[in-house]
Amino acid sequence: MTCVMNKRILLIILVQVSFCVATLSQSHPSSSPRQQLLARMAELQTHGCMFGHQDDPCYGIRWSGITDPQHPQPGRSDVLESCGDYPAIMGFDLGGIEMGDAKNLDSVPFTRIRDELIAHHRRGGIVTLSWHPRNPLTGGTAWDNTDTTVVRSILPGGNQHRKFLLWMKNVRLFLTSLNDSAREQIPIIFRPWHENNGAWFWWGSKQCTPEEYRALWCMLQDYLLSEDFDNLVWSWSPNLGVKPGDFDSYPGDNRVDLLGLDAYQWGTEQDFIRDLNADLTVLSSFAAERGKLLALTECGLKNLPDPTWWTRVLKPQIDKYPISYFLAWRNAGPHEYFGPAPGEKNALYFNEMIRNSNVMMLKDISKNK
Ligand code: BMA
Repeated sequence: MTCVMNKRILLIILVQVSFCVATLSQSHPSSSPRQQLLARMAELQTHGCMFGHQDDPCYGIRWSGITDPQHPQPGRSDVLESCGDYPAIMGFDLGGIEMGDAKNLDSVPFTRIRDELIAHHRRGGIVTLSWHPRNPLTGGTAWDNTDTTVVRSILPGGNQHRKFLLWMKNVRLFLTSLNDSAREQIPIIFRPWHENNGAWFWWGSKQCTPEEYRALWCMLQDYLLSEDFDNLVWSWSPNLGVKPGDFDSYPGDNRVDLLGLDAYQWGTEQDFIRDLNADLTVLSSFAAERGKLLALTECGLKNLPDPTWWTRVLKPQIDKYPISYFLAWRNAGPHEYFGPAPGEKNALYFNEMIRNSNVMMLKDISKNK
């Protein structure tokens, strides 16, 4: 019964996603990289749910390819060394690109991000970019959230608008530099201004009004989009704990391709399961009604104190919803990791999850480019 229901829901979503792709294509007559990626993701979802990992080829729990330029350790990946395959999706972060920094906020050189992103695209994988920009008013980090006028100050007419135009220019320069060998633009799932319903970033819901947030989204989107550049699948990602009012910040059906949820288990397993199901129930119908894709754009249990989390806690919830992918956050080191790593007990359960379910790694999607 559940299976039949799931198939029906999936079919409805596929029809709607194809309709959406077709509708949007009218404004861009030839099929853009964005439309191609959307169509590919919709097709892939008929086969399973992709696994993703942040900063996967840059460092792991017990190695780093970014601290010593003499030892970039190309090709390494905790996920690969845990299960024999790369993740289907690799995520990277642009925080710092706005200032023209050479490295991002987690010390990954932007040249490395470009190389790894292109390499993953060439392997047949999919890439996603998030952005933790500094606070343009104070010069602090993305988490410098005490001032409630930051968003207003960078919108047109604001006293920081000119500065922010330069920041967006740096983002655009980087994004437009992402070509594969045939100089074809690489499609990217782009996930700016995430977790607005939290109050930890300067673009959070306690830091700006929904109107200001939507204006912020539109300003960046309109700045980046052009006749020649329609490469970004736009992901709007609230954080776990979605309330009805959070949708006041939804930028609009013509401005979002993918509904994402950032969902970590910080508290008890019971609370996480309850909250995750509550949010995915709401977001999956919101996405289905609009023909949008749905994903867990960030997820994890920090340091996996429960190694069975993949198979026992997370996957059974994912299975109830039409989810395109789930992306575990970065393996920053022994003090902070969310993905599997060789020698870690959770890698056994991670392997069990990908062997015995519809979870798709790189090899499962690379034939379908
Ligand atoms: C957070 C932490 C930080 C990191 C940030 C951006 O969740 O992992 O250490 O700087 O993400 O990657």
